[in-house]
Amino acid sequence: MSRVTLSRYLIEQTRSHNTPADLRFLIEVVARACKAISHQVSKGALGGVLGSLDSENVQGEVQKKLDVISNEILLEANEWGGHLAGMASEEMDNAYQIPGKYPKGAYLLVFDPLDGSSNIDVNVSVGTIFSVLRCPDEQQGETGDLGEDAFLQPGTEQVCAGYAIYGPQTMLMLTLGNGVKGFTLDRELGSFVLTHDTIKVPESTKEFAINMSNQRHWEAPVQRYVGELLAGESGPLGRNYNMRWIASMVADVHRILTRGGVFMYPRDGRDPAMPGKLRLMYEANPMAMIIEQAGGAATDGSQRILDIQPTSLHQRVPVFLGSKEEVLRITAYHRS
Ligand code: AHM
Ligand code: MG
Repeated sequence: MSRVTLSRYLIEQTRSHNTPADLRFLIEVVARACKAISHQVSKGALGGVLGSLDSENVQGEVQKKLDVISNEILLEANEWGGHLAGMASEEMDNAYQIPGKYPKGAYLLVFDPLDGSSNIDVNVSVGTIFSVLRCPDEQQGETGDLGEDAFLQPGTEQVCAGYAIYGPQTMLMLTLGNGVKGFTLDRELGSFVLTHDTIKVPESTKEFAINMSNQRHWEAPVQRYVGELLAGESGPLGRNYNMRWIASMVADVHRILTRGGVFMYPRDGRDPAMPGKLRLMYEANPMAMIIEQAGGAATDGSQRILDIQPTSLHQRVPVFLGSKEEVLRITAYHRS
């Protein structure tokens, strides 16, 4: 049987679901950039790419060399093709303007170039998360700078979301709004090949993921819920749960897509100005779309993540996502 590469899958999507050619091109370019990032990540100490820089990003986090390299790979790959009106990234304070010498297009690309950077130096899986939005008509083709407000659209408006995971295998997980497909990088072929055709998050689970070291800072609903999970068989949920925390959202979400589970990064009391750690536009929204498309659920404790109206590019939100039964339970605890 012939293998279905990402390119072939996208062409079939154009035929069966009218995926526009420029969106197809955009995804191909992002995938190519992810291959280049995967290559850089895999060099490790041999490529001199590990370690930190002296700089900080807009969130005050120290940038790793690979954060900056990955950001540049994505910008350079995507700026010239004529399919984008602008880009935004975890690593840049403001929206990235397409240089005047290149044509502009209809889409916006938002990304976290290398999520889980704290894991790079210890050789644990990291990844690239991305989200594609349509540029509002009135801002397309405008001369002058594209404003931040063009990006501030709820996650329901995403036309595509995905992530690449750089682990024992490099994989690209993708949704165009009709299910989730998983592609594995065939390094001999140089292509992503469709290996996971039907991805479904089981409705119930016995596995949870949370950074337990923050327990003393959590709000009451999360204390209650995790307390019940830890109580196991003798508690109100009547069964034992297992815990995993990789501290790389891509790796934790990938496990959940593979075998179910619930992932939580709640708001906590450490910094009242910070409603959670994860960013809405390039972490929570793309992951929420992928999880929903695989039959799971994603909320911020009170509402569906995809319904949140963003107010700024680097906005943070609490995140609860994964197997439906558990996400609905913790959401109900927030409401009661
Ligand atoms: P980053 O984008 O700076 O890498 O931060 C996001 C990461 C997520 O991948 C992960 O779920 C979380 O931060 C881990 O946080 P913690 O260090 O509290 O365990
Ligand atoms: Mg991140």
